[in-house]
Amino acid sequence: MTNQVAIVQIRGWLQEARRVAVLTGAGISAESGIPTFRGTGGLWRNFPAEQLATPEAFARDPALVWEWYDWRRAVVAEKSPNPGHFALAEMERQHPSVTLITQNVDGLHDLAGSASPLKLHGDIWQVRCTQCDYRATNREVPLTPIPPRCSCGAVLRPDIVWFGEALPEGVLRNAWAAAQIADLFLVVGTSALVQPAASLPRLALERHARVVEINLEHTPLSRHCDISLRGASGEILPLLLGD
Ligand code: BV8
Ligand code: ZN
Repeated sequence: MTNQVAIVQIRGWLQEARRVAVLTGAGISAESGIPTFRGTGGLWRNFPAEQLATPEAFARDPALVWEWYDWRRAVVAEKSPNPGHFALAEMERQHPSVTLITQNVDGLHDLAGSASPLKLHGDIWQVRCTQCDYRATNREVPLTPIPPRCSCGAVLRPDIVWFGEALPEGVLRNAWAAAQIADLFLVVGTSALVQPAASLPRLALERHARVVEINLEHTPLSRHCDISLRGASGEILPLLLGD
């Protein structure tokens, strides 16, 4: 099936669908210039993300982990949403029921106008205290000092879900519920490796929803999808919108 035929098919499914769920990963932000996790630009000082984005790494060396986030915050602060983010925000406006679920922490869906993305892995602009219940938005770039401290004296951490940590309960419950009732599930720019996010499209498949993947590459999900489109999300997503 050529991409053109597939796009016409997906537009038809979008018009028919009563409830749409969308899961995005780092790939949707790649065209905004934000390196993906497992792509070539995904490393930082030769550290793989899995080695830094853990509570153990933070306990061992909070300054090093904060230097990584400070670098990523500085990168994200200069980037803008791309046509893929804007197309999903427009899809939310055009279609009566779209639930946007994202693994990304860069906040670009919010900037593109998406109403209330379900942020499975948190938000790079949120910090929280490791001791008390202080939690706040912090957009300081660069951060000083590193590591930042709470007024209670304890070290602050990024309000982000690290490997080995549970996802925010309410967000995950809402994402699960959206996957269960969707009759069309779009999976955009994710390697479909990280759990439990990667289980959401599987759940939709089990419920016989139509599942469409948009990715530059083949993923473990590709062969299970009704359509797996090879291409850039910034080019494809705008083509799915109604006139
Ligand atoms: C948990 C925050 C339990 C950090 C992130 C063994 C088997 C199965 C599971 C596990 C296992 N060992 C450990 C686990 C669990 C683990 C996991 O899944 N590990 C994986 C690596 C195997 N999961 C966890 O630890 C989760 N927690 O399980 O807790 C628990 C339960 C109860 C109580 C206590 C504990 C927590 C996972 C969350 C980790 N945090 N992010 C930060 O961002 O700083 S995950 C991180 O990976 C990012 O959020 C990222 O979004 C996410 C997924 O990556 P992708 O978004 O898919 O990005 P990637 O680079 O991989 O892929 C990009 C894709 O885009 C590619 O396919 C590429 O082709 C495509 N692309 C590129 N450009 C474009 C494009 N597509 C379209 N257009 C383009 N232009
Ligand atoms: Zn505190």
